[in-house]
Amino acid sequence: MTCGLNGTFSYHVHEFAINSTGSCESTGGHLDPLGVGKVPGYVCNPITPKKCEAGDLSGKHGLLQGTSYGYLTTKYTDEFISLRGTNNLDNGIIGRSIVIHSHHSHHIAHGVPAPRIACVNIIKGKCWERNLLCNV
Ligand SMILES: [Cu+2]
Repeated sequence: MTCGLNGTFSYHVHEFAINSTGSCESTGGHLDPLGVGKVPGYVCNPITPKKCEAGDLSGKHGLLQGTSYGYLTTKYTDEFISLRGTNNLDNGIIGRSIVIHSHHSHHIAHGVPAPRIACVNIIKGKCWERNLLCNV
């Protein structure tokens, strides 16, 4: 059996937090307050991120590149999502989730949604515990 995180992975902010089922399938679709992903033939072009689904992080910033030792890191600034709450901001991501998909060419070639392999809820951090941005 092969372990590790070799390969590439797409990932997105999805609409909802993971519900009590614990399933990544419970997170709905991509965060897309402008509905751009509903247009037939939609493809996110990183050159024009304004026209991408707000939650299409890999579309705007590139796929995650896995490693055999199991770590993934990436760093960028995204101007189209906000760490402010979701109550009054359509593009707020606190209270939603991030879903990582396997990204095999088979799925892309056949228009099959990429399987959801991992997910995590986005919650407000606590500065004193992890030096995360908070009180935003
Ligand atoms: Cu996704």
